[in-house]
Amino acid sequence: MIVSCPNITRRRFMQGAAAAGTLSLIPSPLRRAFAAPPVLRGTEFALEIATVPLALNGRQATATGVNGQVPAPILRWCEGDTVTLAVTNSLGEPSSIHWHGVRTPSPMDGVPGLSFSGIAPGGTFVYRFPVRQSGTYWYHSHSMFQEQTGLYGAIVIAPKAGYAQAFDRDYVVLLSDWSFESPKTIVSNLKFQSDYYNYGQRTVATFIADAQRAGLADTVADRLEWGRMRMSPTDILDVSGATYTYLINGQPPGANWTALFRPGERVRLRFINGSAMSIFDVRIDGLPMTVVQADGNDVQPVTVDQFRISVAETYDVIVQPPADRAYTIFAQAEDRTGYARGTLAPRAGMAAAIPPMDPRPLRTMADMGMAGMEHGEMPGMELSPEGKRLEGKVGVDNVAMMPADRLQSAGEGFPPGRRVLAYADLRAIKRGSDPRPPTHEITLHLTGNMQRFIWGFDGKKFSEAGPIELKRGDRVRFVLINDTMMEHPIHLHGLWSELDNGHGEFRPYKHTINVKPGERLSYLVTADAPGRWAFHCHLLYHMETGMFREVHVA
Ligand SMILES: [Cu+2]
Repeated sequence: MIVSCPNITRRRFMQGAAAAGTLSLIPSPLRRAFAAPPVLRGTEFALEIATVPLALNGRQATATGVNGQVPAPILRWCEGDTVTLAVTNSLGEPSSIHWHGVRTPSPMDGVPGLSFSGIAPGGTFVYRFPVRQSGTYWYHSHSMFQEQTGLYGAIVIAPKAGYAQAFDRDYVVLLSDWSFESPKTIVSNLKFQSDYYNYGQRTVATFIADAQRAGLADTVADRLEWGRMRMSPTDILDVSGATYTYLINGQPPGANWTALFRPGERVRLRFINGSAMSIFDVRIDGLPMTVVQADGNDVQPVTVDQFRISVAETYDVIVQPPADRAYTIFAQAEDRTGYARGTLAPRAGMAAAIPPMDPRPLRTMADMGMAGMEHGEMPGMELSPEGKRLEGKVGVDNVAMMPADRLQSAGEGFPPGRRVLAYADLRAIKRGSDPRPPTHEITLHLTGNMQRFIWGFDGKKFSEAGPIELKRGDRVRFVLINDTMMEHPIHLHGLWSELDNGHGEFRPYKHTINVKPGERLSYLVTADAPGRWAFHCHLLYHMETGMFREVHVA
């Protein structure tokens, strides 16, 4: 259950003793239902990547797993150890494993073509690196679409100095999206029609309803404006519940993955979004959640009713269920086309009501960075707000004319009255390790061509752009401006991204930063690790269609 690192103090370890005792009393046939996926501990690991038969909702499929498991086993490490992971590829194609958010030397980072040459079919690559951090992370394939077909798992690293917050139990809650369609089919469907999976298109009926509410002229103008941008306000996620089944720890909603507690205990839930394309809004009705960690780093505790978790992010929350009853862990896809569901319960087999989904969010003109614009005044397509030409061959749909600071907002689609986590709420519990101000800025526009389903930075695909060059020791401000109407969780490998969210030296350290439509945000980076690092949108099909760069630290 909790930590068993020799370097964890006795006092901290005792917090886990009661929970471990409870688990051992559970009859073994039941145990797997809420112990899955299995846990591997220690410093030496043998991991085998192979196809795995998967049964989900009565259908059979072939997935990509590790040691026969989807999700892959939970790896429990101890801060201060050196871990060795021998990864054997038993697939018929090249593979790889990337340790997401873990600061390894560049050759151990697991990105084929940048860190190493990948793991050939039948080959074994031995990863070995010191563990110099703690927290909740995850690992996944960085080869083709294997992440979509199951190659992802949790990493939990116990802190050497003990936990900042006490808790009695500790569970990984790994969210993911599964499709019975092959990833290649999904990509070709999106290339054929970018709203292929979007069944929420506004229709004649919604036009009439909008016209009655907002007036005919405004409604026509609104439709014309969206039409000119070749976009739809119902495009929230590119791939939806039309093809996805949403999973918690590999379990579909009906299987009801369950975490046990005794009333009054403090339960730490380690949420990881291991999806390919799905952003989730998470809540547990009747149970406030205290967020204590983001992307593996402790934050000042903040209590909320709901949080949005973008692809590849992690949030640790502590809940304290007071009553002898079940609570539903409810993770709606942002576009409300489906949900993942699990249960917190004092005994196995219990369930609570599944709440209705919240109303579907709609993109607004503010999401386009267009708030305040006159109708009909679409900007020239090539000019960014700084007047810099976007000279890519990709072509971009749109440029945010008035990109805004949106860190105070959790985004769209939350009913009033709910406390929802915003990025501005994240405040590190300790000062950042590099007090130097940045010496220069790197500004990048997040761009896209929806019609052709091509994504990039500054209108360029990866294949058209050179690396971003940094010198070792540089202190740099990255500025991201989202010119698209989709969110993009931007992940920088190897270096921390210190989100500049108003907390000065206490800015939170993140590995993945979700940039909302029309948003301009920035973060500081210390280039303290040499090598070739991947820098990309973590939406799998955005990365694969061009939203990827190399950051080179020389
Ligand atoms: Cu993206």
